[in-house]
Amino acid sequence: MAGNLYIKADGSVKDDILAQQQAALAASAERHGVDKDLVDRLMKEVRENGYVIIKNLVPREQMEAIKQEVLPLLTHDGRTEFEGYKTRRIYAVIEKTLALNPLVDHPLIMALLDQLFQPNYLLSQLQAINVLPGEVAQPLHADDGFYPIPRPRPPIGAACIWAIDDFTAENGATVIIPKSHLWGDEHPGDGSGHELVPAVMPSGSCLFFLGTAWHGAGANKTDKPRFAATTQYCEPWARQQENYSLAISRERAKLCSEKIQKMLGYSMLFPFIGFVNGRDPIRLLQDK
Ligand SMILES: O=C(O)CCC(=O)C(=O)O
Repeated sequence: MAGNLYIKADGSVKDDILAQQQAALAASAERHGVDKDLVDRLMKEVRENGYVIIKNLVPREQMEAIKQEVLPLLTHDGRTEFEGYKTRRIYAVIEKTLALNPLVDHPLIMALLDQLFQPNYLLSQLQAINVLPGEVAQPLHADDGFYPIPRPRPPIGAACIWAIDDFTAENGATVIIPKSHLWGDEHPGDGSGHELVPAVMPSGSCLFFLGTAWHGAGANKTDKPRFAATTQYCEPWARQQENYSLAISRERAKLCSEKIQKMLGYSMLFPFIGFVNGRDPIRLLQDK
């Protein structure tokens, strides 16, 4: 491509563009209205362990309101061992309800993702997940393991599991293997012989982890369901898991915040990824 405004001949980003990106990163916490020291502390833990549990990020009452709206939409049991035969999920959530949107673009999560990924990172998938009584432990997995790029490597994705109900070690709290984000080709099997940390946390809290970290939903040994939501993100140059250009209509996207619109795909990684007719696709949602 001739006359590239952003990339030098050796493939590196031009200095003024780099300076702009670095300034934007430095101002990220302030832009999202969150405490920079908190972001730095959480990121230190994420880089060390592959995850962090952030307690009481959303009021319990707000989670209860989300539950009232979203739970009736989960009507089908899972179809595979991975989905869980005693687990209910919904996909294409934004087409059905906007109730999870405040979790999708939560300012603290946006500030963390700014530290990990290139500008205009994307929403990769959004689900509500209800783990029913008697469900067995989900197979352990790393969320960005389907990108065929050898490990160890930086994460291509990151995710939150939001506790809508309280998460306990008995009711299926997500389990995660500390430092597994640093692994190469190792596979933990069923987890035997590994440290499996249950993300025990009250309603309104969130487990934030890298796409390279091995984890899975725990077994639900109680007589009550464990309700959660997951918001998953990826680099803006990677393909999203959910095909939002087909799953979410433009009318629904127009009802979302500009940040969510961009994360659905109405954005570009400048200069050449994601354009429509040679221009930023956010224009498709703006009234002419
Ligand atoms: O529900 C959970 O605790 C984890 C779910 C999960 O990791 C997944 O389905 O990818």
